[in-house]
Amino acid sequence: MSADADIGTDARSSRPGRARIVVVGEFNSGKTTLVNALVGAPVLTPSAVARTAHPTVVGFAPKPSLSAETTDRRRMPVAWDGLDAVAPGDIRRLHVGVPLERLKRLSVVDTPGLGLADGESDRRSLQACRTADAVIWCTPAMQAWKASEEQTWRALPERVRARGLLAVTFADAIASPADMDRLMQRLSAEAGPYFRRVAMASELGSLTAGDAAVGTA
Ligand SMILES: Nc1nc2c(ncn2[C@@H]2O[C@H](COP(=O)(O)OP(=O)(O)OP(=O)(O)O)[C@@H](O)[C@H]2O)c(=O)[nH]1
Ligand SMILES: [Mg+2]
Repeated sequence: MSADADIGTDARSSRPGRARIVVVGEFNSGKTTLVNALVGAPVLTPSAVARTAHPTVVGFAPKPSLSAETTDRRRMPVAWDGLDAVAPGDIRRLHVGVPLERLKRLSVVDTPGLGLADGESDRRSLQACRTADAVIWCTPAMQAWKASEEQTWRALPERVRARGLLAVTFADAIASPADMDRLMQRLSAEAGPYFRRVAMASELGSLTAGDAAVGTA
């Protein structure tokens, strides 16, 4: 992936009054878990085995709903157990609608892991970042901010990185408060220059639409 990757134009203004947060990172870094925290409900299924396959937009709907947006931008309703009916390569995004008050002001996007060989998957995730007010990169505490993460993040377009927040996931893997302090100091020094803010995922999980929209997060 290069800084020239096609993510289209900035379309944030197309959702007046609603903020969008996109969660990115490498595989198994706790992205789906953080999306659920941001949504405030266990809407998606985190898994160490089953990977998130498509960018998945979680937003408000009066009734629970699921639809697939195809590469030619059509939306088709899908049954909860009927995703297999759509060819995976034809899916640009999934849209999950949930009747939660918080989602009237905030939509949250889960993405497949970035930075592996699948350029098409990375491109679709980047397209989701294009309409984001905040882009959260998840880094697992056990091996936080590896060289591969820095490389992938720094290859993203500047206008995506300008809205970047670094979330430390798997906080329960940190043995002691002293280890936590050391980790945060290292991350501030090594990753801080590339993000608006470095914080534990538990802090970012309670971001409000206002935080994301005005860029004070
Ligand atoms: N102990 C612990 N487990 C976690 C934490 N966050 C996520 N997990 C577990 O780690 C596994 C992967 O979490 P996900 O949230 O699915 O990670 P992901 O980045 O969405 O994974 P992919 O979609 O495969 O890239 C799941 O089994 C989660 O339950 C955490 O903070 N602590
Ligand atoms: Mg996932």
